[in-house]
This record gives sequence, C-alpha cells and structure tokens, in this order.
Amino acid sequence: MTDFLEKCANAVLKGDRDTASRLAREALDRRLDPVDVVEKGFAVGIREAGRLWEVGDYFLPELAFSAEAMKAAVELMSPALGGTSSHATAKGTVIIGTIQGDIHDIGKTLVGTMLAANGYRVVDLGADVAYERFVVEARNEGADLVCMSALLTTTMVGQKEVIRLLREAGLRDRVRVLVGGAPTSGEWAGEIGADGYADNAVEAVHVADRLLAS
Ligand code: B1M
Repeated sequence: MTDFLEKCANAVLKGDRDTASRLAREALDRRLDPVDVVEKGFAVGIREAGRLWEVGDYFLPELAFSAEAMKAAVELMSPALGGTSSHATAKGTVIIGTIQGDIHDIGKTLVGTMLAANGYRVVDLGADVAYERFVVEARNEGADLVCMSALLTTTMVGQKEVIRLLREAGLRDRVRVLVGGAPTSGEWAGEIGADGYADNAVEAVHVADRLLAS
C-alpha cells in the first residue's frame, strides 16, 4: 500500500494527469480505502508541489499541472468517497464554497464530497464565491450549515464578512457556520464568530454532525 500511495503522490507531483487517473482507477478496482488514497497519496503530492513552488523550484505552470492531475484523480475517486445524497436521506442541507477571490477548490470539493457521503444534502457553489451569494443560497436552499473554505491569508478575512452578512440578513440564528482551509484554525473560527472549524474533510463531517445535533 505504501508503495502505491507513493506512486499516487509522485504522479501528482510530476503533474502527470494520465498516470494519476490510471492510479485512481486502479485504487477503485482494488477497493483500497478512498480516503487514505486521496489524503495519504495524491494530497501528499500536491502539498509537496506547493512546497517546491514556495521555495522557487517549481513555477506556476508546474503547480497548475500538479493541480490538474490532483483534480482528475479526485474526480474519479469521488463516487467511492460517497457521491451525492438525496434530499430524502439528508441529515441536513449544507451550502459549501471557497470564498470570494480564492480559486483553490480541491480541498473544498473533498469536504463537500465527504459530507454528501455521510448523509448531507450538499449544494456546492464552487470557488471564488461572492460573499452575498452564500447568504442568498443559504436562504434559497434552506441551509442548516454554511461551509466556507479559504486557502489564502488574504481571502480568509472574507469568512468574517459572510458571517456579518448572515447576521444582517437575519439568518445567523438559523444556520451554523463551519470554516476551514490551510490558513484557518479553531482560534480563527472563534475570533470571527463561526460555530466550528475542521482541519480536514473527515473531521468536517464530525464537526458538522456535532453542530447540527446541538
Ligand atoms: Co495556490 N497557494 N495559489 N494554487 N496552492 C497555496 C494555498 C499556498 C499555501 C502555496 C504556498 O505558498 N506554499 C499559497 C498561499 C499563501 C498564503 O496565502 N499564505 C498559494 C498561493 C499564493 C497561490 C496564488 C496567489 C499564486 C499566484 O498566482 N501568485 C494563486 C491564487 C489565486 C487565487 O486564488 N486568487 C494560487 C493558485 C494555485 C493553483 C491554481 C495553481 C492551484 C489551485 C488549483 C485548484 O484548487 N483548482 C494551487 C494549489 C494546488 C496550491 C497548493 C499547492 C495545494 C492546495 C491543495 O489543493 N491542497 C497550496 C499549498 C498547500 O496547501 N500546501 C497552495 C490539497 C487539498 C486536499 O488540501 O486544500 O488544504 P487543502 O484542503 C484540506 C484542508 O485544508 C481542509 O480539508 C481539506 C481536505 O483534507 N479544508 C477544509 C479545506 N477547506 C475546508 C473547509 C472546511 C473544513 C476543512 O469547512 C468549511
């Protein structure tokens, strides 16, 4: 398994979309744990690509190729991670998106997929979602939980603005707010008045369960 996970990480690191897709299909055929394959395999590769970019060993196009390979693999693994859940079985409705100004969507998509896999009805708004749109969709969809992802220190402040707008729209008492993404933390969640923070997609499900049970 370790060998296989290393191959997954390497395929993403090299930006080799074909190999990443082939390995994702192989993981499905071998019925390997999809969460492990994504988190301990492919995601290791994309994080290393980010590190190389940070130290100047990778340029943006290389990072973008790695991201494409990562996305292709995650897309193929998505049904095994859980696919979608119907309204009838839903534990609650979740609105999820990456905050305005931020195009990182891989982690957000994983979180949405895991929530759907665990019985939530998930409305994925995508990335670079305007602050007001979180509010409009929360109202239109009758959301129980608003989930905001941010990967940039410059965009995480937008999470606070959405919470302010939810309050202004009179929705804050009706919805719970969960935040996440690399630069955020539990401390940050407390500071901006969110109800919860999760470090990864699996934890996001536990936090959502806890928030909606209380
Ligand atoms: Co960018 N990028 N990037 N990038 N990128 C980071 C985030 C960065 C840390 C890289 C670095 O410097 N080492 C850095 C941010 C620095 C900072 O602000 N502190 C950075 C930068 C600067 C940028 C640009 C500004 C670069 C530029 O143009 N000069 C630019 C941003 C443009 C914009 O958004 N306006 C940019 C662009 C890109 C690409 C397009 C090339 C690509 C994104 C492709 C895509 O998403 N479609 C990309 C990538 C791939 C990364 C890194 C390498 C990897 C992100 C990722 O997908 N990780 C990233 C470095 C890193 O994270 N180590 C980096 C894998 C994913 C599974 O993990 O997203 O962390 P993650 O999600 C996890 C958890 O965080 C958590 O669960 C997920 C699954 O376990 N989580 C949540 C996430 N959201 C959650 C929400 C929740 C709960 C948990 O509840 C709501």
